[in-house]
Amino acid sequence: MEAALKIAPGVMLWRERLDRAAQKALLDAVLGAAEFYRPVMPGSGAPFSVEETNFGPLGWYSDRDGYRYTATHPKTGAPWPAIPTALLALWDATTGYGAPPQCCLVNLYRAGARMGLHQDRDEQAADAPVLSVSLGDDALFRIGGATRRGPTQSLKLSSGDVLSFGGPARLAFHGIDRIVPGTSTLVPGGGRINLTLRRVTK
Ligand code: MD6
Ligand code: FE
Repeated sequence: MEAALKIAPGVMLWRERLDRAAQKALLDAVLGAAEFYRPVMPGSGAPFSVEETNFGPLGWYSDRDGYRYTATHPKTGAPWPAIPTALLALWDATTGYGAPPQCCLVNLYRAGARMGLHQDRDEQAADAPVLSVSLGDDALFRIGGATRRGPTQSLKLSSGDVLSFGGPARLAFHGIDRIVPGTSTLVPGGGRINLTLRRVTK
């Protein structure tokens, strides 16, 4: 395993933290447990270009009424499946935070999908970092500061990479400009899956 790279204050990157076998095991957990749906934007109802699902006691969800955390799947009404133990272990090993994550948001990017610049700010536990795992095709991740304007830097995220965002970067704007199709064979049908782990309540 390579040492963590310090990208900016509060932003750490572990390249290829997960080997191919660990990536495949997580992919199987996602594809076996999770029914994806396409969220829509608050207000406008415009569909996201990513599809999403969740693991954990609280799932992040967006519809016309706003962003929020819910205990159940919006389509099936079933509780979200438990967060895979490999991800709980990764959270402990990389964040050192004293409580487990409550949400694992799963984002699926097929060719052409992206995610606009945003802040992760729907959580009360602002002292906890956010931990993100990339699987499948490369993505161009953009990260800036705590205001929407201002300088940003671009970072390539590849399969197995793990990124943590905390402290002074916890409210940094960030997004996915695009994925680079055909750069990985991991995801059947092609594309990228991102797993974002968060502590929600204090
Ligand atoms: C993605 N990631 O990588 C989207 N948020 O597809 C995020 O929105 C994100 O990677 C907070 C912290 C790390 C992240
Ligand atoms: Fe985010």
